[in-house]
Amino acid sequence: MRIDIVSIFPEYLDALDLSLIGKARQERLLDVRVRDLRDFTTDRHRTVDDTPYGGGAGMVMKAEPWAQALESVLEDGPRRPVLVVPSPAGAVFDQTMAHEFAGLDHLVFACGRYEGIDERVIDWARDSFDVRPVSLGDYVLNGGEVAVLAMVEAVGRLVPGVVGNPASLVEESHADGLLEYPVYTKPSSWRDREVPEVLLSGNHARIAGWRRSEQFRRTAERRPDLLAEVDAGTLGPADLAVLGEAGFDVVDGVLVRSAR
Ligand code: JAH
Repeated sequence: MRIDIVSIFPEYLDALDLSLIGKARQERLLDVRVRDLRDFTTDRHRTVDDTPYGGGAGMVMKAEPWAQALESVLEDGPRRPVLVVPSPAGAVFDQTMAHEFAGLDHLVFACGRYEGIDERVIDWARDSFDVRPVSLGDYVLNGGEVAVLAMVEAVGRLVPGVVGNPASLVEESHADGLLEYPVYTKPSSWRDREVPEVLLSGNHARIAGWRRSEQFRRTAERRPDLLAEVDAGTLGPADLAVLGEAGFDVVDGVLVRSAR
């Protein structure tokens, strides 16, 4: 998979040389290329920003350096890449989107700074890219670079061969729409705190049942919004019991917060 990243702070992306993603790049599973937006300016000061039309605080990224940078990305590489533009005004990135992006031949990330990029660039880019404004959640960063680090890690690890043991991809958080169960390792007793007895029992059916209950308990407590997506028809008596304790009931085939 080919990934291009355009930024005025290319050093921010040096973290992609490390760990799992760095190894995948060495192994040529991921072809990540970082470009400096200022290399596509033509003035002495390498200017990338200017004041906003209509007034207001802050600066806006100028259109022409972006057009030059994105045209250079199109010069070599697969046709009609997806252009991801990190923005608090984007659609929220999730594991489903990560899987979708992991199936692509060519992903391009445009890291904005300041108050964002001149909107005409986003419209112009639709001629040659599938443009996707994407948010990581409802908070504001100083620019898109940190969001791109998160997305490249989430997407890259789903590319076949990048994660050594593919079983660890299906078992983990969000694979089944629920939060992960709690995990423990040795010693079994630590500072007067014990590992739950069931995990030492060697009874694999009991362990699987306990873990599933813990997933429902945690999800109800921390992310009740996720339970709306659970198909109530797939729930067994043990699931319904733990969800009942956590304040959820099935009404007309959907999970709802219990009355009172
Ligand atoms: C801020 C350009 N939802 C995470 C996120 C993503 C991008 C930005 N902020 C937050 C951002 C300023 C300029 C992008």
